[in-house]
Amino acid sequence: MSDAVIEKVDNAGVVRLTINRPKALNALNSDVLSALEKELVELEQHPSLRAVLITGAGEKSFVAGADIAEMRDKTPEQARAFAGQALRTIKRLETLPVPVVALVNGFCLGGGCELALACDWAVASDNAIFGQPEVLLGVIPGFGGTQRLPRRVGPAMALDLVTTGRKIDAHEALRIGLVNRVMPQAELEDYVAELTKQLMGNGPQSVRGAKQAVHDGMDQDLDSALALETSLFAFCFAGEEQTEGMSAFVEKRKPDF
Ligand code: DAK
Repeated sequence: MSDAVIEKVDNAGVVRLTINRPKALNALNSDVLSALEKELVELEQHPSLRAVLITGAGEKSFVAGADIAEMRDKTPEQARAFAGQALRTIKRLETLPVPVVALVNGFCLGGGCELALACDWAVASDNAIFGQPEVLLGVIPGFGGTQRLPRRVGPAMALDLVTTGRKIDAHEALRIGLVNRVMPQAELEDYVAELTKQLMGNGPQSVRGAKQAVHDGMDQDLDSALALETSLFAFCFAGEEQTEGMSAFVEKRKPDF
C-alpha cells in the first residue's frame, strides 16, 4: 500500500482528499481503497473536522470506476471480499459527521459514481461524465450503486442507468438530481471554496446535527424520523451555539461560532 494514492491537505479543519492515480483515471484498486480507508479512520478521530472534500487528480477524471484489470481474474469469494472492502470504505466516507463534498472533475463511472453517491454534495465540472456501466463488463454495480442510486434519483432513472449502462453528461446528472451543481471546469475550485466558506460560517454542531438528522432519518419510518429530529433539535439548546446564533440575530450582528 502506498500513501501516494491519496493526498491529504488539512486547512483549518477542511480536509481535502485527492485520489492520485491519474494514469489509470484514478480507478479504485485495493491499494487506493486501503489508503482511503486509513485516511477516513483518522478523520473519524479528527478533533476539529468541519468538512471533507474528495476529488481525483488531474482534469480528466474523478474516478473511472473500480480497477477492471485488478478485478478481471477474481473468484466469487475474492469479488465478495473486494466489494466488502469498498462498501466499508464508502460507508465510512458517508457517515463522517461533517459535510462531505465530491468535486467531480471528469469521468465519474461505476465505483466512482458510487463513491460520489455517498457524498453529501456533488459539484461537477461541465465536462463530467456519469454512469454505472458495469453491465457492459458482465457484472452489476458492487459498491452500493443499485441501492444508493435509486435513493438519490428514484428507481426509474436508477433502473435506466444500471440496466443500460449508458453514460450521461453533467447537465443530465443535474437534472435527475445526481449532482447539486454544474460549473465550468475553470470555476469548480472557486465555487467549492465559496461553498466551504458558507459551511464554515454556520454553527459546526448544528451542521453536524442537520446531517445526522437527514442521514439517520432516511433509514426510518416518518414518525421515528420526526422523533429523531425533535431530539436533535432539542439537543441544540444544550450547547452555546444556539445561544450565540439567536443572540446575534436579536442583537443584529454576525454570530461568532
Ligand atoms: N480500471 C482500470 N484502468 C482504467 C479504468 C478502470 N476502471 N478506466 C480507465 N483505465 C485506464 C485505461 O486502461 C488506460 O490505461 P493505459 O492503457 O494507459 O495503461 C488509462 O486508464 C486511460 O484510459 P483510456 O485510454 O481508456 O482513456 P479514454 O479517454 O480513451 O477513455 C474512459 C476514458 C473512462 C471512457 C475509458 O477509460 C473507460 O471506459 N474506462 C472504464 C470505465 C468503466 O467501465 N468503469 C466501471 C468499472 S466497473 C463488484 C462488482 C462490480 C464492480 C466492482 C465490484 N463486486 C461484486 C466485487 C464494478 C465496479 C466498476 O466500477
